[in-house]
Amino acid sequence: MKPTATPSPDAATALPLPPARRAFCRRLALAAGSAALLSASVLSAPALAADAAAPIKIGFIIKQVDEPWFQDEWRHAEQAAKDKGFTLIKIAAPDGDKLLSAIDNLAAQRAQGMIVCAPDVKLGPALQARARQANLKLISVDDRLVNGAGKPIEAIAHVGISASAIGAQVGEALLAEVKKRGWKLAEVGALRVTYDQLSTSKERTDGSSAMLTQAGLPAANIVSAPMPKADTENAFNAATVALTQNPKFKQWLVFGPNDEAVLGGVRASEGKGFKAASVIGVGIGGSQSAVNEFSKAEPTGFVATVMLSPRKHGYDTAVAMFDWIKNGKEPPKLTLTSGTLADRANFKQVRTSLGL
Ligand code: FCA
Repeated sequence: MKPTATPSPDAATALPLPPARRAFCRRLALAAGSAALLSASVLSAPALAADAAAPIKIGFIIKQVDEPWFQDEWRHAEQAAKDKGFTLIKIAAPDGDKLLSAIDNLAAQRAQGMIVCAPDVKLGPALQARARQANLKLISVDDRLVNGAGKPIEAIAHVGISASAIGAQVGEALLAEVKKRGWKLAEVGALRVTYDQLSTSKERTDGSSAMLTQAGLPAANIVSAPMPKADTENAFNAATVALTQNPKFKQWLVFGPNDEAVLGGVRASEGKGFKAASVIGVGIGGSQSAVNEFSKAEPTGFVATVMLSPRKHGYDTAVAMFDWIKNGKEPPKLTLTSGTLADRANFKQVRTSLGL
């Protein structure tokens, strides 16, 4: 049986409990990687009583393993595991099926908690139900889980970024560079690479747009390039279409929900023949994608990024989960982190100042 995307909590808890032996065999099959049984096992396993003496194991599930931000989060969480003496179980879950089987996997390993950046925030209710059934404490990171009505599930502790404020910082950085270059806002196109199905992404790009229009950029100059999937390749394709359809602009601002999206936009502008002097891109993140770009011999149109703290999201969140499991100290329901602007000239210092 494949897990459905959004089973109600009641559907999970109402299932009859099979004999303990059957549950045990299922867990064995689960360890061997049987996807079909994986999804059934936790639904049928009784909630295990917390064992104070058991070694602490914490799962850290992320949605996009190839994105450097998530690698950084894992690395910092691993440092927390070393410092505090718990086991970190890292699982990549690029889709809903993998996410739900990851939970079963954690339950089988007797983990007591999991930190999750879900591939689809609408899986919130399913995730919450399975976590409860498997006696796993749950903290979401980066992307806030939503209920059936699309509203944040406030009962689940969340660590995210102050998305609108960080988007506004991007807008300010774009405006500062426009001023430096002596561009006229009325003549500048603004390529907004979007991923509006995720609220932290929409809030970021909305924050940047608002800052730009408040400063006098005509709203009609903002051209949206929606990505079907949030990565550089999809951003590149969406941006190429948007640039092709708007040949009247000779200078472009590029912004989006993260560095990868902005890099896709900047690469698309290069593909359309724009030189670095005609493009101002400002990203969000500051992980390896931005570092690689800033390390190129020649500057590109990607001029700056609002650097986030993978240490706060990875290390601090893992420690908060550890404290919750070990000492019963509940984490705050909502933690929002800030960002720091960094460019080619100062990114190394900014990274050091953030403890990266
Ligand atoms: C979301 C984005 C990531 C990163 C993170 C903090 O998950 O997809 O790129 O910006 O928020």
